[in-house]
Amino acid sequence: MSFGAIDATLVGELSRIVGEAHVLTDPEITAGYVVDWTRRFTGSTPLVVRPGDTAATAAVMEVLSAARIAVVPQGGNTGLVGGSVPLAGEAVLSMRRLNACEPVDELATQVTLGAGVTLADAQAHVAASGLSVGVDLAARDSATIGGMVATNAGGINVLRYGAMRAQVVGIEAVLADGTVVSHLAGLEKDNTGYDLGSLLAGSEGTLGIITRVRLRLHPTQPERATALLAFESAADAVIAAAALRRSVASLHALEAVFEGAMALVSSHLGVAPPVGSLNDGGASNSDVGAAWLIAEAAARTDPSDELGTAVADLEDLVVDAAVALEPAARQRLWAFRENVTEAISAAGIPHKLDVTLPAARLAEFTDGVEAVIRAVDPEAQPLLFGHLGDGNVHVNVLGPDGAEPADDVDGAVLRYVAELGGSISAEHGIGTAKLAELHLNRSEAELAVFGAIKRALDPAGLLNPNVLLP
Ligand code: FAD
Ligand code: 2HG
Ligand code: ZN
Repeated sequence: MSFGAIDATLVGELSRIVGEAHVLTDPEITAGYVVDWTRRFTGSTPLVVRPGDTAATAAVMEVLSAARIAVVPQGGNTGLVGGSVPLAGEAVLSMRRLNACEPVDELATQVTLGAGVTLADAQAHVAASGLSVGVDLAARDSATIGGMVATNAGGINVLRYGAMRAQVVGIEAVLADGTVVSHLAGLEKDNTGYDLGSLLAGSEGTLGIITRVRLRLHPTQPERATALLAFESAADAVIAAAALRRSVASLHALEAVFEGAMALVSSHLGVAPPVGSLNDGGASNSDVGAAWLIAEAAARTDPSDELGTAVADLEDLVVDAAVALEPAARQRLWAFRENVTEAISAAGIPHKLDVTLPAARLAEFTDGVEAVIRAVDPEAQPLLFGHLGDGNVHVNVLGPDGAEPADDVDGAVLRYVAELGGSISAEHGIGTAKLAELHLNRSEAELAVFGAIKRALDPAGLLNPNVLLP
C-alpha cells in the first residue's frame, strides 16, 4: 500500500478546518503523541491533527483520504499493545478535544459523550444522577471513551456489567473517506440491521473514527465492602474466586495479585500487604507463588454481611483476610492492585501479555506459565495479576535490570494459552504487539471476513494500517 506525502498545501487545508493551533508538525511538540504509555513502542509522525467536533473530524478525513495519508486515531494514548502510536510514520488524529458531555438522560439511564471525554470526567458527569459507567479501570484520568470503545476495554467490573461493548447503545463515527455514520437514539430494542456500535467496539481504530458514544448507565451501588485475602498458592486463589462468584450476588470486582507482582507493588508503595507474607518459603520461592485476591461487594444496602459470610466459608483456603468498609481503608487495599502497572513501569519496560483462560484451565495456567517463560528466557521475571473473576490474567514479563525479556517469550506464552483453550487478548486488543499470534485464536475463514469488512469500510487501508489485521 503506498501512501501520499504531507506538504504545506495540505497543512494549510487542515489548518483552515481545525485552526492553525491544532495542526502540529514540530517534532518537539508532537513528541508526546509518538511514544506509548509503556515506552516500548516509539514511532514518528509528520503531522498531528486535533479536530474539535464530528464535522471537523469528517472534513479532516476527507482531506487526508483524498491525499492518501495513513492515520492513527489516538485518544488518551494509554493503550498497551502499540496500537495508538504512529509506528510507520502515519499522521495522528488526536480525539481528545471532542470532550463534550451531553446531559444525562435520566429517563433512559443513558448519556451521550464525545469520544475524547476521559473516563474520570464521564464518571463525575453521571454521578450527580445517581448513575455510574459500567466500566472502570486504573487509567481513568487519561483513557477516553472513544479509545475505550475502540479497544473494548474491560477493567474491574466486567463480571457485573460486561466490557465496553456491552455499554454501547449508540455510536457516531467518521469513516476513512469522511462519511459520518450516526445511530445515537439508544433504543434498547432496535433490530434494524447490523450493529455498528458492536462492530466498532474492539476495532482498534481500523474501521472508523469514533466521535460520539451513547452509553448505557447503571444505578450507583454506594454501599461497599472490600476484602483482601491471602492464599498460599495460585490454585487456592482460583478455587476461592470461583466460590465467591457463586456465593456473592453483590460481587462487583474480583481481582488477583500474585507473589512477584505483590512484592514489586508493595516495595513501590513502601507498604507491606496487611495480610499474607512475601517470600515465606514453600511455593513462594517462585515469582508466581502465593496469591492475593481483592473481592469487592457493592449494593444499595450494606453488603458486608454477604461478603463476610462468603469469606468465612473459605476458611480452609484463606491464610488471612482483611475487610474494609470505609472509603479510605478500602482504597488502601485497592492500592495493592491499582498500582501494579505503574510499579512495573517504574521497574522497567515489560512485555505485556493479557490473556483469558477457561475456568477449568486457569489454575493449570497460573502454575505452568512461569516454566514456559523460563524455558525461553531463564532470566525473565513473570509478574502475574489481573481480573481473576473473569479468568483474565495479566502476565507482564521483565528482563534482568528492567530490560525487555527475549522476544520469543511472547509467542511461547500465547501458544500455551491457545493450547489451553484461552484467548491471547482478553481486553487490551491486538494492536501491533500481538499481530503475529492472532492466527492462534482466529481461523483463516474468520481473518478473511475481517479483511472483507476492512476493505468495505476503508478500501484504501488508511485507518491504522499496521494494527489488528495481519
Ligand atoms: P488510546 O490508547 O489512545 O488508543 C487505543 C486504541 O484505540 C488505538 O488502536 C487507537 O487507534 C484507537 N482509538 C483511540 N481513540 C479512538 C477513536 N476515537 N476512534 C477510533 N479509534 C480510536 N484496559 C483494560 O481493558 N482494562 C484495564 O483494567 C486497563 N487498565 C489500564 C491501566 C493502566 C494504568 C493503563 C496505562 C492502561 C490500562 N488499560 C486497561 C489499557 C486500555 O486499553 C486503555 O486504558 C483504554 O481502553 C484506551 O483508551 P485511550 O483513550 O487511551 O486509547
Ligand atoms: C490492569 O488490569 C490493566 O491493571 C493493565 O489492564 C494491565 O499492565 C497490565 O498489563
Ligand atoms: Zn486489566
